[in-house]
Amino acid sequence: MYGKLDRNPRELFSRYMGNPILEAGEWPYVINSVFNPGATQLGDETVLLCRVEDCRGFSHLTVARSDDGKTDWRVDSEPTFSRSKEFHEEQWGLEDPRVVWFEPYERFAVVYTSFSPAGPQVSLAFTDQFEEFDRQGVLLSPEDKDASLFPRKFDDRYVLIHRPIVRGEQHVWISFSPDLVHWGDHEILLTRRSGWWDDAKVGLGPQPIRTEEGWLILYHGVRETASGSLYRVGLALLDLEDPTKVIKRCDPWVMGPREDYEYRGDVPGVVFPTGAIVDETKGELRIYYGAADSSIGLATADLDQLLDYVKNC
Ligand code: BMA
Repeated sequence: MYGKLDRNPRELFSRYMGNPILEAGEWPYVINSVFNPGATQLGDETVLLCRVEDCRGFSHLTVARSDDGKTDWRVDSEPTFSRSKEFHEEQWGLEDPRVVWFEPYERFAVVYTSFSPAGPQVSLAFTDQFEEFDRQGVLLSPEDKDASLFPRKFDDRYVLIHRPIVRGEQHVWISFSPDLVHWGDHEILLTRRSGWWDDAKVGLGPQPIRTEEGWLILYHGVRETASGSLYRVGLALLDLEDPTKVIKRCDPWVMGPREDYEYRGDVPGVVFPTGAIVDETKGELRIYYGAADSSIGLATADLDQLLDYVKNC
């Protein structure tokens, strides 16, 4: 048993013993690295839409499927969703997708970073089976990253969490739209905190996770150090009916780079979760994260314990 307030937050998540679960060496074609995947459940399969960096330095997205979400990954033999010449904003590649089952359309919505020479932007595509993707184009102007739709509408409006750069500041914002084209009522949701572990910038992690207590938000917070950036994970809880209302935001980070594979890679000192799946039968939250921008790790948490922790922090 653990005390609600004295539990070490860094024990809330357990890393999977078989980490990293996906690496460049086991990819069916030659790549530099695989990291930052979107994650969802499709029937009996866990689907990861992985960011893959090719050996020119551009990213595309490739699907990996597994029956238990942990082992025996079946990776598409070629890129599943890559940049299209017709879409100027994708000229420098596609990165960091977040996936939700989008109730209004009964399709999966993928919001990803489309990297244009003018800067990163957030783009939307719909898919049914993760084979074909219907592009909807760019949602907001650059620079913007780390975005996800909510799976449902609120008062007949679509809602997006994203991370624009405004006056050099990198906070998490929330925006609203009647049609997925025109966006407004922009508000800051979570700020970076001067002097804290999330001092330099913050950005959404995985898609918002619906729980009985509210929308559970995992976000990354960055501190600049003498040896580079440290990317760690924090928690917040948003009101179920009004996601502009932050019910809780925890002070400490709950997961940070620790293992060798989180420190050894193209960008050392990075854990960057972008996908989450709730296993309702086990009451378990699985998060999929990029480790050092070089591989994919899996960590799990007991959802009730996690929510208890957030409510009491
Ligand atoms: C962020 C994003 C992520 C990346 C992280 C660490 O700005 O570009 O894709 O994983 O930096 O390098």
